[in-house]
Amino acid sequence: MRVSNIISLSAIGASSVLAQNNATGKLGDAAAITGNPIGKTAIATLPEQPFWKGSLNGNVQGSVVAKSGLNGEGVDYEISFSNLPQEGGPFIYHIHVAPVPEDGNCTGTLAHLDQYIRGEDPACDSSRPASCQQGDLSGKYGKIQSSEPFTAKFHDPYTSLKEGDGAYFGNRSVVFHFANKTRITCANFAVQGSNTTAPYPTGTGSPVKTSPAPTASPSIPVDNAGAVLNVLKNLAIAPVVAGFLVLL
Ligand SMILES: *[C@@H]1O[C@H](CO)[C@@H](O)[C@H](O)[C@H]1NC(C)=O
Ligand SMILES: *[C@@H]1O[C@H](CO)[C@@H](O)[C@H](O)[C@H]1NC(C)=O
Ligand SMILES: *[C@@H]1O[C@H](CO)[C@@H](O)[C@H](O)[C@H]1NC(C)=O
Ligand SMILES: *[C@@H]1O[C@H](CO)[C@@H](O)[C@H](O)[C@H]1NC(C)=O
Ligand SMILES: *[C@@H]1O[C@H](CO)[C@@H](O)[C@H](O)[C@H]1NC(C)=O
Ligand SMILES: [Cu+2]
Repeated sequence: MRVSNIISLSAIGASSVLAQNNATGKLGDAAAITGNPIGKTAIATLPEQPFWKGSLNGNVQGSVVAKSGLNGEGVDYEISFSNLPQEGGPFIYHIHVAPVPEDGNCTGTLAHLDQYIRGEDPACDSSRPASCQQGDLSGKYGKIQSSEPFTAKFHDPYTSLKEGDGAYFGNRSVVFHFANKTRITCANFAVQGSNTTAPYPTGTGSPVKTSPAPTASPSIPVDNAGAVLNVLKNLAIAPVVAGFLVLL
């Protein structure tokens, strides 16, 4: 009796697991991206004015910073949002396929980056991120709860900073929504980093040989400070990425 109850309960458990969302794109699961230009960065910064015309105490503020992952594999994201709306959360955000038009109309960003033609429904199963729309960042890595400020760091294998890839998003946008999908605000990515070829530390063996530092030269553009900072930041998050890889 008891045993059969347990058996039928676990049968229910198993069948409900099987019945769960195993959606994938019409073209299959998203492929992991390699060959992203080392040091390349794209940043989307939310504008001063919201697109949504309802009652807000000023626009949501913040940015999505995206950098080529370690060894050019995938992309490391740093998300920060503040001045969140008082209601209507948890908020969601995505990479949309088209850029924001000149007039700032977030409807013009069209749908999510979804190269594998999955569609929005059923909702993304965050335990199977390759099966989700590539642009569904909050589906894969977490919605925005209403505590301020919201920050997140994650590694996404399925989006690209390599021009020519279908998954490339340096020419696309981010849209920030209410839970009911209404678009509050949106911003284009701007590509900041170039194809910096700073060597990554190998971790073992002899230290990476670097060419001698150039002697101070007045012709070095101020921009280089940014590039150096980016390299330092990349190095600083390397252990986090390694941690992710171990978990995967
Ligand atoms: C998920 O996969 C199982 C086993 O392959 C299948 O029986 C089920 O119909 C699928 N569910 C959906 C929603 O596609
Ligand atoms: C979506 O949610 C916001 C915030 O709660 C609300 O003001 C708006 O009317 C909702 N829009 C729709 C279409 O339900
Ligand atoms: C934004 O664009 C959509 C479709 O292109 C249009 O229907 C809508 O009226 C526009 N909204 C505003 C505020 O301009
Ligand atoms: C963005 O770039 C990708 C890859 O280079 C390209 O396939 C896509 O059509 C571009 N999208 C837009 C909106 O320009
Ligand atoms: C980066 O490298 C790619 C491919 O080698 C090239 O097409 C692109 O123009 C380069 N971008 C910059 C900003 O140098
Ligand atoms: Cu969206």
